[in-house]
Amino acid sequence: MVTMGALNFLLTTLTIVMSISTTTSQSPIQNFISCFSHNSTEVIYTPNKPSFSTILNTKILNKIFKQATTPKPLAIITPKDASHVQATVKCAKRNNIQIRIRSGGHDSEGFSYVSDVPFVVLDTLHLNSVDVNVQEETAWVESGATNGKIYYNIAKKSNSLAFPAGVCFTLGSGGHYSGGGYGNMMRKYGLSVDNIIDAKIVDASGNILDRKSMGEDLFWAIRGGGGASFGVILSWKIKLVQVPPQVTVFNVSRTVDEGATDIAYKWQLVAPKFHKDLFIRVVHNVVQIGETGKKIMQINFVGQFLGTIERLLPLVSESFPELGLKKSDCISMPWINSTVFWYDSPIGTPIESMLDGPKESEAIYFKRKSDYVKKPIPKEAIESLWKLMIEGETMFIQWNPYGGRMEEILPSETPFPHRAGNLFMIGYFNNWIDESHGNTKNHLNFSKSVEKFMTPYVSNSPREAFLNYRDIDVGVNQHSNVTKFDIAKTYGSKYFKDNFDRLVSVKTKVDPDNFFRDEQSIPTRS
Ligand SMILES: Cc1cc2nc3c(=O)[nH]c(=O)nc-3n(C[C@H](O)[C@H](O)[C@H](O)COP(=O)(O)OP(=O)(O)OC[C@H]3O[C@@H](n4cnc5c(N)ncnc54)[C@H](O)[C@@H]3O)c2cc1C
Ligand SMILES: *[C@@H]1O[C@H](CO)[C@@H](O)[C@H](O)[C@H]1NC(C)=O
Ligand SMILES: *[C@@H]1O[C@H](CO)[C@@H](O)[C@H](O)[C@H]1NC(C)=O
Ligand SMILES: *[C@@H]1O[C@H](CO)[C@@H](O)[C@H](O)[C@H]1NC(C)=O
Ligand SMILES: *[C@@H]1O[C@H](CO)[C@@H](O)[C@H](O)[C@H]1NC(C)=O
Ligand SMILES: CC(=O)N[C@H]1CO[C@H](CO)[C@@H](O)[C@@H]1O
Repeated sequence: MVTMGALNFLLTTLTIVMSISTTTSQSPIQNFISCFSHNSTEVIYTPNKPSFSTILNTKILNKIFKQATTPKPLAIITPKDASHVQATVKCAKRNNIQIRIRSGGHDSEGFSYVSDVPFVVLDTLHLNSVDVNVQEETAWVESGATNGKIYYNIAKKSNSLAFPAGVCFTLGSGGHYSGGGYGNMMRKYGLSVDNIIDAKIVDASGNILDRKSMGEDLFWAIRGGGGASFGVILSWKIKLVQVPPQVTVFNVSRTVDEGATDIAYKWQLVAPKFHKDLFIRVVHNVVQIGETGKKIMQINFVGQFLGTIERLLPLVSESFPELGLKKSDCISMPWINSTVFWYDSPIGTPIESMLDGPKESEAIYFKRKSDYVKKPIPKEAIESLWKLMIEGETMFIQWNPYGGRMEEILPSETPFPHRAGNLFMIGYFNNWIDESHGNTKNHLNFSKSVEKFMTPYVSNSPREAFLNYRDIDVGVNQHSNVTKFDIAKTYGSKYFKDNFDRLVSVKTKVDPDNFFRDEQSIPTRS
């Protein structure tokens, strides 16, 4: 009697024989598919499958890269198991096909799902478990787990534990952590990468490594150097941090008539020196008022305090009385509810909402840029910036205060180099929802105008930039006869400063063939 196992074996052998015998006449992608199909056929989507577009598009947040003319992958692989990731790497490498790795899909330049050479997308969609160990105050989180899912699962187990990471619930830990990961607890606990204690990765040879087997160099590199240059992150082990049972939040808004210029100026002097428990972000918005639709600036001071209202008020009135923070502006709530507040959801929104996946309808066109500020920006410059923003209409800007834990960590401790000496980081968010205000070209040009305007007020030589706010312009080199390595040195020094050299050394050691690459990856030393 022929058992199912034997039958499967026969069929598999037959498939292997067939695929080997036809290898020469097949294209690289056909070879990739036959190679991969030995392991699994249910997790691979080719363009002829009806669900291909849905799987590709659901996580594309930036509509600039969602056009009919945008290059599409030859296949999408959605591994359910580490062996599927290993097979993807081995089969792609063997057949000279590039892979793009996608977790949350929030890359601002679309690097996780677009390439100009033949490629497949490896999407960590199903690798999304979160396993919290309350006794140890740690968790293993897979790379496809979102911020929302991670926060939710921590809070289900404990109301005194949390994790420092970004505000947006749909960011994936695969990209978000490997590029740094900052949020409103960074003055107290640093970045996500400062709180990672182990990781599992599939390297360019298809091996699964953990911290011990990858060694401290590679473990250093993936904590801020971008995962995509080094391998596929399967999971992270994170060290959870302590939060009080109630935290306090506020969101006060001031216009120029209400003294916003003086308050924003003063914020630069005091916000980086506040007690570590206090984080106040400045959000600069263009808003329309009244019947006339006149555009003015509205400046929001959005705060998080890891403590009670009673402790917060004297701290603010002592060092920052200009803000005029009142008791009635403040609300106390468990940390988990505060994450929903920071995500801009109305008070009272159930915390289950943080588990929602991305919605295709939420896709927008956007361009990101970042800057680091080391000396206060003069009042006149702040007002000129606001005038420029009112002309452009579509941009909002965030100032995120440094200091606290951020300046205690040495720049070389992780690849993320922007530590002591910075007063704050600027995020420039140029978002537009349709093309009616002009075309993409004009919006991109506007972002560049703002960048140019800011030059005298921000870091220079290099003009530092934040990897997670990926910007293709960061690699633009003024000279025409430059090599690929020169271009890499340009973006590398801005994203990583002195850490670039060590990243190149690690890369050369672990991926000498430069299999894991994109337009802004770490190059091998030639
Ligand atoms: C709405 C929005 C809000 C944001 N808020 C914050 C914030 O508060 N704080 C902050 O620090 N950043 C923030 N960011 C930036 C965000 O951290 C980066 O865009 C980050 O790269 C997103 O990671 P992802 O996995 O969601 O994106 P993806 O597009 O999937 O990946 C981004 C990069 O990481 C690589 N990558 C993804 N998964 C893996 C993996 N498993 N192994 C190896 N490489 C991988 C990709 O190939 C790509 O190069 C925000 C971005 C957006 C769009
Ligand atoms: C703060 O208030 C402004 C309106 O004044 C609103 O647009 C913004 O979403 C609020 N931010 C948060 C985090 O609640
Ligand atoms: C916090 O969220 C929980 C769950 O959604 C909800 O029951 C509770 O009322 C919220 N508390 C506050 C203070 O918002
Ligand atoms: C780009 O923007 C600047 C200032 O906003 C403007 O002066 C210039 O004409 C624009 N260039 C193009 C090509 O649109
Ligand atoms: C361009 O190449 C020439 C010849 O190799 C060299 O002399 C020159 O310095 C290069 N220019 C720059 C900007 O690198
Ligand atoms: C091509 C490839 O990577 N095949 C792998 C399929 O999975 C088994 C184990 O699950 C591996 O041993 C093979 O190497």
